[in-house]
Amino acid sequence: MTSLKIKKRIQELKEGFLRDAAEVRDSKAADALRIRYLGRSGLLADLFSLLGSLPTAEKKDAGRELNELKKQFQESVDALQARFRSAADAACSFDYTLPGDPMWIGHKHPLQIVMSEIQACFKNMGFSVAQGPEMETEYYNFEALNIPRGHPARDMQDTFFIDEEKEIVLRTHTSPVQVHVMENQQPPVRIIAPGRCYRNDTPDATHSPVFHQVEGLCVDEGVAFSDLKGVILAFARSMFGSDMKIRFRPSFFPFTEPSAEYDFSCLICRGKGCRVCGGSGWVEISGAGMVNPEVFKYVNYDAERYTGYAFGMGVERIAMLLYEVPDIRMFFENDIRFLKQF
Ligand code: FA5
Repeated sequence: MTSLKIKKRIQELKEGFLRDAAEVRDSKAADALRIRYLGRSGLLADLFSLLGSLPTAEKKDAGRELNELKKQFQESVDALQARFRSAADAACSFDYTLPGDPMWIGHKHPLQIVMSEIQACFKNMGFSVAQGPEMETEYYNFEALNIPRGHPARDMQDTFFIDEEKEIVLRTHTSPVQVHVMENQQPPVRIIAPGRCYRNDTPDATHSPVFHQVEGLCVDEGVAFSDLKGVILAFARSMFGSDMKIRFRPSFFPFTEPSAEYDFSCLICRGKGCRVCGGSGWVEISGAGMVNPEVFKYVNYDAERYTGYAFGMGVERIAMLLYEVPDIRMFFENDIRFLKQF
């Protein structure tokens, strides 16, 4: 072996080490690098073993150079191992006794909570729950409820049309569920129908274009207006406590005769005046009345034998009173600070 050849081998070893060191990504790879170059049978040891074949004068220089290289390799490997050790130490230094970040668990929307409470209340009084579609034909939304085409009562509920030709609308109230139920069941009937309704109403503190109603229908022999009043009073007191007052006012709906609207006393201002009750001390909750015999004709019920009452109450209005919410729009804005309170 000539000194020239050993110099070339030393240069190649240096370049090889730099290349391999650049690929090291973890402490396991740093260890492998050390073994490959500095190990007892490593590449440096190979070169050291060649020293003996050099002429004595050149042996000293080559030996010094190899020792220098060994020192450099060792420093590089030490630096790499130190780097990976400190990263591992940092990962291990996490304090597991620290309290965790709070995780917010989702829960029911306030309107869902109120709907569930309303349903529980009426179930306790012997009502079962019926459902109907949110898209209705005009027949179910109006006609079978004794609101013929051109009747001014159609304008009382500003309607969203899905398809005017096919006469499909978004239901403006839950009353069409009455018709579906009566078409499929003979009396006695005692149901509530909770659900979403849609009207082209201008939003304000008490009106929303999307809102919820709970329809109620009771048909049997001998059902009277006093039964309606008794059920509504029992409901109001069970939801709000024995202080709650209710009042019935005469009204008009083509599908009930006689018709009424009933209000609950305003628990937000207790009569002093607020935006929800408009200063009157009363909040309009629902339309109601005795089922018009004309409606019975559409579903083939014997109007001589059966009578019934019906009501359709606004769920948002009840939720506003219950939780003292001053504006209906707060239920639909999805502000997490508001929703987290329930
Ligand atoms: C009706 O919808 C009738 N179907 C109720 C009915 C059923 C009468 C059965 C007789 C027999 P009205 O349009 O008044 O009636 O609405 C009933 C209730 O829904 C109102 O008292 C109010 O509480 C609520 N409501 C109506 N429109 C809106 C709206 N845009 N936003 C929020 N709540 C509303």
